[in-house]
Amino acid sequence: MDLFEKNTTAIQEILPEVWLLTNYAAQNEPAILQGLASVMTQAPLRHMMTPMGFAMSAAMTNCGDLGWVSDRKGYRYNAIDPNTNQPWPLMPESFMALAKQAASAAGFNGFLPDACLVNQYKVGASMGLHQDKNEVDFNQPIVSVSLGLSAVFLFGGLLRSDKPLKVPLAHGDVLVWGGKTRLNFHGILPIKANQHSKLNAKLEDYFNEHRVNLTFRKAG
Ligand code: MD6
Ligand code: FE
Repeated sequence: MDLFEKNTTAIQEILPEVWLLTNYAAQNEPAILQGLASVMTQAPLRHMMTPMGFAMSAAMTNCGDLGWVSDRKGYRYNAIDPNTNQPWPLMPESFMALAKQAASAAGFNGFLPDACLVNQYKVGASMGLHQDKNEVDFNQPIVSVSLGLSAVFLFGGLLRSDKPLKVPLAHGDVLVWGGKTRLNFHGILPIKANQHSKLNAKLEDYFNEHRVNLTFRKAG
């Protein structure tokens, strides 16, 4: 077996309680991409406003019982999509299965996400260092799935000033973290034009121009 083959799945603990599952989403790629298309149709992507009044550079939507929203009033989870006034789309079964399996593979058994945030980045879009702290139970891990264009994920410490580790993430990679790193600062460097390796012809053009990140959380 060629260990350096692109399609190989590998599981590495890159920092204490931070797991990189390389190419882990490949096993169920068609169902994941189909689920994503359905979610984006029901709850269209939009650029949310930060509390400071700036539009975020990543476009977002959600699926699951709770969706992460940002506006002039702050960051929070909401059961209703403020743009459609409808509940967020159901979390596709393929999303739920992937998130549960990835969490278990990283040693977090019993993870049952109720929120999936979808982030779409075009070339040049980024996400500044932040902590995820709008969830109720910080004992629950986070599962993050990368699709499309590659990105450099910054994994910092508990202080904004801690120098972050740069983690390259490619199409199909899954990052799982929790425990003592659950509140660490993290972000995404501006996305560069690049080519992901392989994909479903119908969606290929879209994923040559975008990175999509699915972040699964137990929010409520
Ligand atoms: C992103 N992700 O990868 C941004 N937060 O596009 C996040 O901010 C994030 O991936 C918490 C856990 C996993 C993440
Ligand atoms: Fe985050």
